[in-house]
Amino acid sequence: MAGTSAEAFAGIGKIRFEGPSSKNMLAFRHYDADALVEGKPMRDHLRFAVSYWHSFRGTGGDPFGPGTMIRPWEKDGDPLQAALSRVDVAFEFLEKLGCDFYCFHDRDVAPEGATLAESNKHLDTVADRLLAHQERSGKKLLWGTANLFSNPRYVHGAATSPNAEVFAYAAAQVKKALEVTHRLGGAGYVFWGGREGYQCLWNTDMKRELDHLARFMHMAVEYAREIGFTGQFYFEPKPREPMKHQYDFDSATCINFLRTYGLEKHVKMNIETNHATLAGHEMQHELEYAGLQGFLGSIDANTGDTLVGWDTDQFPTNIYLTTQIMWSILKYGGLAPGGVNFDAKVRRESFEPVDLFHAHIGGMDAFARGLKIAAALRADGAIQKLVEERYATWSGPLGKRIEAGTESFASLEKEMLAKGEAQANISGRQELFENVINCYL
Ligand code: XUL
Ligand code: CO
Repeated sequence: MAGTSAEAFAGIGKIRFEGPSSKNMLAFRHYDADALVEGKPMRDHLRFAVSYWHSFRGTGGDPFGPGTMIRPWEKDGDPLQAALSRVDVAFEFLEKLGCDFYCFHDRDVAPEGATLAESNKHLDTVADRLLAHQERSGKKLLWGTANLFSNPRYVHGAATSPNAEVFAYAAAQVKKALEVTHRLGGAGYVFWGGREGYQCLWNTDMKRELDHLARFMHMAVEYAREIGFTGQFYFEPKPREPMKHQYDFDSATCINFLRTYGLEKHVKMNIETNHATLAGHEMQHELEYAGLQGFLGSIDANTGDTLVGWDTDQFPTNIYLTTQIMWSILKYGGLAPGGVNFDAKVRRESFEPVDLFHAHIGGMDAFARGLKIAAALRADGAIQKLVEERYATWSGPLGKRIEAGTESFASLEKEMLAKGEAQANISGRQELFENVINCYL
């Protein structure tokens, strides 16, 4: 029964806010869940989530060797029983950490059976346990998703597979994942490309594959409506890995796809830091681009390693990065019903259970600091003032008329022929901007 088994994280109590001067490394220095920032509790700004797949299914395996994680609760035996006990462990972790949400993939919470029907049954059984723990603890599901990439049937992709039966299987899998997400009161549902992309264009009908992906998403949206699921759908950009090219390359590509296929009313972005880096962008770029278009939904918080060119999914600890992220999030009105999901894994070398706490505490504190710094910057107004100065001519008569759409090439030519030359440019003052930011770090 839930809650009656021995503690998995014995010796670790509830992680509390102790303030910046605390010497206790199993405490928060900055994340004070109920403290108000811009009039709203930190927990409601940040809506932190633990990723079930990394923290409770990650083994530490890499292409050079097997798993290293010491997880005493992972005993050999019946996979369904193991999945059920793991739920107890996950909720003990969420409660001790004081994290309000979690996110999952269907096949990560419940084992795949011999048939689709058996897999569905397993998922229902595990969902019962998840629901019981949610009701007992008050923890919530930020979003659910389906793993449409691990099983060999998805070797050529799922919704973009050249095999229509694989598309149908994936549809059935997502139908079930939506039902379970709905039953668990999930605030959202994520589409991540998985293997939706290509390795070689000679063998790929890109138009057909993109049409199929859109059809798939429309069916998901239609089914959600049918069952009364009103959570937010998200599309998660990632340019490569595992495919050479993924159709959900970056925010701009995804938003173009959504608009092309009439999905823009139903789907927003779930933006992940390390994926932005792989696309050759900064996270701030991805957030700004999605935000200005009204597509900023949720984020997957992590970071890459500048010296390693792949998706290392490290926990974010860089305050400069979290400040940039929170600046954009505050600017575009916050994330809810989305949140900050730690799509991050402890390093292969950090194999003890306590490392899961250090990793999440560090990430949560880094985001809490980023939030406080971004809010202080906003309150001060210095950055906004400098930006306004930079665009001052657009607030003058000519700029206003152009923005209002009352000027034309001909009228502008007349204006410039009369003036002879544009007024002198002013400095971009990048260094000044950067120095202002550093005053707050
Ligand atoms: C993979 C990734 C996924 C999505 C959900 O790179 O980030 O785990 O977040 O499927
Ligand atoms: Co992710």
